Amino acid sequence: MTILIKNGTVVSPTGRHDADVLVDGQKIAALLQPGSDAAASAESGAEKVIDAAGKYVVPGGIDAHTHMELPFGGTFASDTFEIGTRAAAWGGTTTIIDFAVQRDGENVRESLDAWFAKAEGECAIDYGFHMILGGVDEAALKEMDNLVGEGISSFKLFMAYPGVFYSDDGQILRAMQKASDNGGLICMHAENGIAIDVLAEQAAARGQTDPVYHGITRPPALEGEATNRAIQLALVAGAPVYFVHLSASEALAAVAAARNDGHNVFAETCPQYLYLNLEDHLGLPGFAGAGYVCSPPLRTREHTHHTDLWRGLRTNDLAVVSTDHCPFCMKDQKELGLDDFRAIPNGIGGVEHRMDLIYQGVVMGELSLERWVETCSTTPARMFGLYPQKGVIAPGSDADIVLYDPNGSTTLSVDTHHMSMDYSAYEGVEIDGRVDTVLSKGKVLIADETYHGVKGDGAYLRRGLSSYLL
Ligand code: DUC
Ligand code: ZN
Ligand code: ZN
Repeated sequence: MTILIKNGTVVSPTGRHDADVLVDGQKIAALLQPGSDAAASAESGAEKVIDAAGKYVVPGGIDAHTHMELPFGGTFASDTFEIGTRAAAWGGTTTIIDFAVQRDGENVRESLDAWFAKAEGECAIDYGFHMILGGVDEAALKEMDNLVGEGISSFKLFMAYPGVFYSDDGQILRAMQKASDNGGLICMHAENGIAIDVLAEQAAARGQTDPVYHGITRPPALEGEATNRAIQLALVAGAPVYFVHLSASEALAAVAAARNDGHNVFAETCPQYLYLNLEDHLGLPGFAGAGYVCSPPLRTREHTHHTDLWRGLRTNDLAVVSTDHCPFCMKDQKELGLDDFRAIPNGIGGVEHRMDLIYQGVVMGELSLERWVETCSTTPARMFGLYPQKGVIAPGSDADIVLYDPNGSTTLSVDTHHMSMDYSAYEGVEIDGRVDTVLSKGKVLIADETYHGVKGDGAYLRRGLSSYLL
């Protein structure tokens, strides 16, 4: 099918300009000067014409950090690949990179195959995988080489969650050495889990079991410490490192210092750390704060008021915005920790809201329109080996295109979202802007407030190496 998207403003990291976008099949065929003979001829030949007047035409969002169906704390993240990727599409995200999980003692290959099986034929949008290595041993290290060759070119390690996903410094160093050899990228969950477990146990022994203690026992200093330690290990290994879900100013300072020294250190943050905080959300009375339990935790109001994270997004010390989408329902899931915050499954769902929430940074004057596109689409594509197939509106790229209406509005709510959650972490938030139309590989998935896709529209993405390797 050929589609002409006309009269819109095409936005890329380097600027914005008026252009008509011609889509042929799954690909972008051309960008045409509006009103030109070429545009007129494309319009008369197109099978479908979409009028994008007054709208931004941006590359589909890429959420490089999701956890569909993640097993955690005796339950599973509540979004299946089918539901979670459909919700993503509603929110203008046309690619996710999900985390396949290997636990200590499990075979990496079998764990990965299980993830392929969960996603195959289910997804609304294209998807790739990172591999969580919960047990870095000789076999896992060897398997890393194969995985990089097969398009799984990034690996998540945890400095948190002792006994579950945790890697010690020796395991981290070995995995980084391997990545340095094979071109893989280590994605680090940087929190000092050993120290956190001590603090959490002490709090529980004092009877401090409410959700807010999840945050109090994971202080920012322990994210800063772990971030700095991981940077030193990466320098020793000669490997790049990418920090996932960075939340603390201390961690950002460590990343910024390393980058200023010229090191290949990268980081992402997530909307929850920009908009939600420990007192007003995690500290809600009763058990309501459980809906805001995630790790790293929401930081204090004072911490978030420094707006360091917005600055980091501007300076590129934070290169990417992902969601760490890891939804759990309050009922029967978050409730597992009614008597003890340590048993609350960690995670917040937000795959549907990232493009809207970060666009508010543009509205508030924190980010440029171009930087919104860069942090939410182009850089994730480049960081994780998907560029230029994804992340850009250019001839030859996949026709993953979002029409964003700056004059529209959206109210976030459990009543209207499409994620499998019985609450919204952003209940009642008014978005100045609206996802109007979403194309994935040339197919209109969202238009006229209706979903037009079918399960299985999305395909597995075999990724290349990061564009940011030195
Ligand atoms: N953090 C979360 O909040 N959930 C899943 C895993 C993680 O690191
Ligand atoms: Zn994590
Ligand atoms: Zn995560």
